[in-house]
Amino acid sequence: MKKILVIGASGQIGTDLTVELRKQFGAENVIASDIKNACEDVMQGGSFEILDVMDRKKISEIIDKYNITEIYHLAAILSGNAEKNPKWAWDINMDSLFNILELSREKKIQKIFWPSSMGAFGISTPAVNTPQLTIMEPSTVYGISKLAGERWCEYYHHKYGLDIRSLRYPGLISWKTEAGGGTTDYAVEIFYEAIRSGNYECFLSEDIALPMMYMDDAVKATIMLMEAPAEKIKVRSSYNLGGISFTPKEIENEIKKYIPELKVSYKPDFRQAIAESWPRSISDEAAQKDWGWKHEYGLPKMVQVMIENIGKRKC
Ligand code: NAD
Ligand code: AKB
Repeated sequence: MKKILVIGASGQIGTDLTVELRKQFGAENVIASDIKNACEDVMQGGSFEILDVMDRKKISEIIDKYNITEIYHLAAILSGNAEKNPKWAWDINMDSLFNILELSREKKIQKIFWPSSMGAFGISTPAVNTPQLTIMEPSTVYGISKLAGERWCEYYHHKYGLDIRSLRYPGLISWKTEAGGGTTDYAVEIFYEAIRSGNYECFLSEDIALPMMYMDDAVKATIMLMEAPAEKIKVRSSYNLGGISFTPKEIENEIKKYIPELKVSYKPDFRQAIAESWPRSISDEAAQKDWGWKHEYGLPKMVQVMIENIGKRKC
């Protein structure tokens, strides 16, 4: 019997992923956890535990309490927040991963999901259609922690046989929760401000293209990867996930088709340098070939769905 523990379930991905996992595998089989309470959908849809992923003893108790067989470890400090306090972010991103790797080994957890990010790439990486295997010299503490994490995931797979799987997500766009302190957050904030005030000051320049993905595609990719037969998973560091690529100006123009009065100004801050060090677009050929990945949402469809749903947000 599959029993899933989601760590970081109150966050941007955790909220949507927990709801979908419960839909697919049964509410009683998915335990959500975080250091803070989640949205109503997550809190009321099944079991929820307050859990600090730095507390190895408590994780161990929860694994035993629910007979956990799979872990989705989503808790992390994202790129923008990490730059404000690098050592703290490094400790949380790395120590939390080690807690999960070691406990999974000890307790024979069958499958683990841990996300990497396009932030693992750097300025020396080929920026257009970035391949799966390429130069990776990240310049942010977030990117360094993701690249190191990828190497450790592969190491634990080869050395201990741990079935740990990973995706390098691009920037994710969703309406259920606000984004969690990253460089791609502008593409979520712009919708909230378009609805709330009709004005948005973007912290990136209008012409910086970044790879992005609508949350439904990201959740679908995550579950597809986790449900694929082990022999199909050829990449044990982390799979590239491409999605769509657009600039702030392009998303502004698309939103203006629904909200013509929207006013956007551009005032790049420290996150501009982070964005410039990341790919402009990403190739996810390996994911397509190995486990049949294909994204569904383009920019117009994603904007339409965001506009239709953003008013329904409950947290
Ligand atoms: P988020 O910040 O929205 O959510 C992270 C959650 O982790 C939060 O609810 C937070 O309360 C929780 N958390 C933080 N510290 C914790 C701790 N010590 N113990 C338990 N929980 C803790 O982030 P997200 O956007 O949902 O990202 C989830 C994962 O996906 C992260 O690893 C992130 O690096 C990765 N990722 C996200 C994106 C994106 O665009 N959202 C893109 C690439 C990779
Ligand atoms: C961030 O901007 O930090 C995240 C990511 C792309 O990893 N959204």
